[in-house]
This record gives sequence, structure tokens and C-alpha cells, in this order.
Amino acid sequence: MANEDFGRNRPLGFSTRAIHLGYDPSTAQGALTPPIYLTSTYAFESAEDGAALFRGEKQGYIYGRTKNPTQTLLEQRLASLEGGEAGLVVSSGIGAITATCWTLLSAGDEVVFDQTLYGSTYAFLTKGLQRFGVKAVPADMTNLAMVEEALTPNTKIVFFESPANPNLRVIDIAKVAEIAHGRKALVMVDNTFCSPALQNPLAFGADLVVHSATKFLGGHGDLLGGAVIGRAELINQIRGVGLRWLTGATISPINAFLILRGLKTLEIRMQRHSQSARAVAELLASHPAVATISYPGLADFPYKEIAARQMRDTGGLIALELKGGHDAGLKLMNRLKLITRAVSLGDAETLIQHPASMTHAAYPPEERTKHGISEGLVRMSVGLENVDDILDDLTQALDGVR
Ligand code: 4LM
Repeated sequence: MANEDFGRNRPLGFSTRAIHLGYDPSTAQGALTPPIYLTSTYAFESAEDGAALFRGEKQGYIYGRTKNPTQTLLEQRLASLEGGEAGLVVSSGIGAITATCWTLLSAGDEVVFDQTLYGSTYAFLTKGLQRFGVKAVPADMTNLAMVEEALTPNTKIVFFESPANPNLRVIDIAKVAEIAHGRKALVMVDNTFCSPALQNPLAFGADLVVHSATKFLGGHGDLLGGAVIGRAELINQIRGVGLRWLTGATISPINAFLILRGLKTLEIRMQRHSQSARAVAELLASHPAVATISYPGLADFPYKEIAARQMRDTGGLIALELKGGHDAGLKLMNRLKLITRAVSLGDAETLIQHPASMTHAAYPPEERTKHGISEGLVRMSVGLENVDDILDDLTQALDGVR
């Protein structure tokens, strides 16, 4: 059923796969919703059977740290939605990034990363991996010459977010992939800001896509999760080495179930996030208190063309600076009544936060400035409330900071 194409010789649509793929209710007493397998371990048919599973001669479930049937279904759906061969889900976005890097890197290797990354990812690369002899090299990947320059024969991974957290710089995935592949490096793209409903980095040449499933994939602010999608050969290694031995950052079957539930509405949620964010961006662009605004849907967005090529819609994240700088930004945040002061993104609630003191506090201040994360920058994740209410709250707050 899940792979039925009704004889039309075309793949099922995005939402249809997000809702049905890989599950047949007749295999679970007719239950419409796939069951949650709450089990830590699995019974072997015989001692020989268990040994064959451990040797990899037989496929099946052994122990919950690496695999669970609820997790498997989620991995199949995410792989399909990202257009990848295989997927792995783990306990958080950072869990996905660390399991992947620990698996593919050794002392002496180098990672070239875009200068603008989520704060904890930046900290992992520059403060974590460096302690174990892996060199993390920043580059401004909006400048392809700088990517070329940063690569050496030791570069194993080229890593970036697009759009980047928090200021939405857009990186040309196909161009960076071409350069990296010419030098035999793997390309790893964090697709959290878009979700697979808006962008599929593998289609542009990336080797691995990572997600914080905590965000749009889960979509409801009630869980942490992470995912990595790519060729089966790489995903098997990341599961068998990174997750199994190096991080142990396994996702709970309940969280895997909740992400499966979130996926069912992902496409329509992303449409609504994008539509409302466009209205918010227009309001901000026309307000006298606002100095700069970064949003892929605006006519003067500097990366508009690349964004339009890579992204199917404009997304729910907006970065802005007020004319009054840092103090005005904080005043704006404190005047809001409906829009919630909180980090994270991709939830039903509209969220606002101050990257320099919150999500990107791990950057040394001079690095932050160099990387375009100004002290006055404020980031909004536009939620699913009725847009007029979001606009009214923002207007009353902005009018008060003038
Ligand atoms: C935030 N972000 O920005 P876990 N990749 C990207 C992210 O934005 C995040 C992670 C990975 C925020 C969290 C507080 C692009 C997180 C890390 O939090 O480990 O699931 O994902 O507000």
C-alpha cells in the first residue's frame, strides 16, 4: 500500500508519503496509527540466531540502542522525504551531528565549516573536536573562493547550514558540493531551517543531510530529536559506530512516534509558517523602527536567487535589527505579549530570541561580530497562530520602541 502509485508511474506526493509510507495497518491488528514499540531488547529465536544477528548475517532487531521498529518507520519516511537511500534518527540534532562527525573523522582530519552555525554546533566543532586532534576551519561559504582556499588534502567534511542560523545567509549547495567533491571531501548540510518540505540538499549534491528534529519535523515544541540521511553505506557506519559506540544518543520510541505524528502535517505547516512569515517580514520592512531584515521572501534579500533555486518556499525564520540596536531589540522582546521569548524554532508558537546572548552565546564576541551575528540581532520563528494576531502584537511592541 505504502508504495502504491495507482499505476500512474509517478512517486506518491510528499504528504502522502509522510502519512502512509512503510506502514500497512493489516500488520498491526488494523491499527490506523503505527504502534510504539516500547522495548529495550529483542528475543532471539535461538542462540545461533542471536549470534547471526550480531555477525550481521541476518537482519533484525538486537538491542534498542541502535534500532527500534518505531524508529525504523520514521527513518524510512525521512529518507524518502529527503530523497536519500537511508536515514538514522537519534536523540537530538547535536546527537546527529556528533554521531556523524565522530564516525567519519579521525585525529589529523579537517572539517571546513561555514562561519555561521548554530552556537552548540560551532562549539562542538571548534571546542569539542579540536580537543581530539581534528582541525575545524571556518570559511565564509557565500564566497566560493574562500571554500576553495580552506580545503586541504586533509579535509574530510565540508559542513554548513542553509539558510544559516541565525542570520539566514544562504549557501549555494550545488556549487559548494562541486568544489568539495573535486577535493574528495563529503558535504554535510544542516537542513533544520527548511525541513525536507522546503529543501532537499541531497538533490543538489550533498552527501549527508542532518536535522534537529526538535524543530519543524516534530513541530510542536514537545520533544528533542535529530536525524541524518544519506547513502546507506554511510548511514550504516554512523549507526554502527557513531550511535552504537561513540555517542549512545538513542531516541526514545515515544519521541520517534511523536515525530512521525509531526511529519503528517509537515507540508501544510511549512506552507502556513512561510505564508505568515512573509506577512511579518513585510510589516517589519515597512516599520520605521526596523533597520535591517533578513528573510528569503523579501525583494531585497541578498541571497534571493540562490534561495529561490534551492527552496520551494520562503520558510518561517526571520532575523532583524532595530535602529536602536541591542537595547531596542531587548525592549521589543520584552514588550511582546503573544509572541513568546524562547529559543528553539519551528513550533506552533511564534518565538523570539536574542542570538548574541542566547543561541550563539558560545561564540567569542569578536568571532560573533566577524561572522555577522551582531549584538542587536533578534531572531523570530513565525508560528501557526492567526497571522493578524502575530502582526498586532508585533506592531504594538514595535510602536513602543520608537
Ligand atoms: C535554536 N537550535 O537555534 P538540538 N542545527 C540547527 C539548530 O538550529 C539547532 C541544532 C542543530 C536551537 C536550539 C535552542 C540548525 C538548534 C541542535 O537542539 O540538539 O535538537 O538541535 O534555537
